[in-house]
Amino acid sequence: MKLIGSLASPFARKVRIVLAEKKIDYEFENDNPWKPQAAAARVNPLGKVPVLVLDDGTALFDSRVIVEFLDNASPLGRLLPAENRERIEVRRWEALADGVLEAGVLARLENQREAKLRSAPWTERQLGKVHAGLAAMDSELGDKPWCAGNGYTLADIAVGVCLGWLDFRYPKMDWKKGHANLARAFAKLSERASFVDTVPQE
Ligand code: GSF
Repeated sequence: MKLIGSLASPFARKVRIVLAEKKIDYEFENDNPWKPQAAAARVNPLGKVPVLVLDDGTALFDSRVIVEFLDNASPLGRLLPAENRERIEVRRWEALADGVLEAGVLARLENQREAKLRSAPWTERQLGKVHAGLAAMDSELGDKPWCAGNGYTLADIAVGVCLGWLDFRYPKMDWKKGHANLARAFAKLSERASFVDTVPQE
């Protein structure tokens, strides 16, 4: 199978970490979805990365669908619990972490527009979601070692990817300040090989 992604995309990083944790071999196509000839646009009508192209040509998107497919594709290192409430708890964490990312991406795109076209209220609204999401994640994590249940799951991956991307794109935000629980969890996650090997890059 082939993953179309970029080295900067946090959603593609979530998938790359899941592939590494599940020890699944794949080909990686580094793509810039914003370029006119983007590979993603040929297989995903939404023109976004990540896309996972299966050996029979089926193109899977988005990252949430891909990670569910991958977790079920191999029994090794289960990242989603089988039991409904437990699985939904993990997916809710993922929705929260991905939501922080989506808001952060929107604010960043707004700031890349010509100065006269930028909307300060829009940027503030999106950054408000980032801050509210960080506060919720920090408080829900509390002093627990893992986001959901008794071990490492997709919830931890999604949260770690979100925090790593904020460091990458918003270094001045210094999210660790005021979020000691997240800072502690992030330090531990950042030591895992799957995280080290996929640090976001331009
Ligand atoms: C989000 C993917 C996305 O925004 C997912 O896979 O979970 N809900 C989707 N991808 C961005 C790159 S990035 O910010 O990770 C993308 O491909 N944007 C190109 C575009 O045309 O919006």
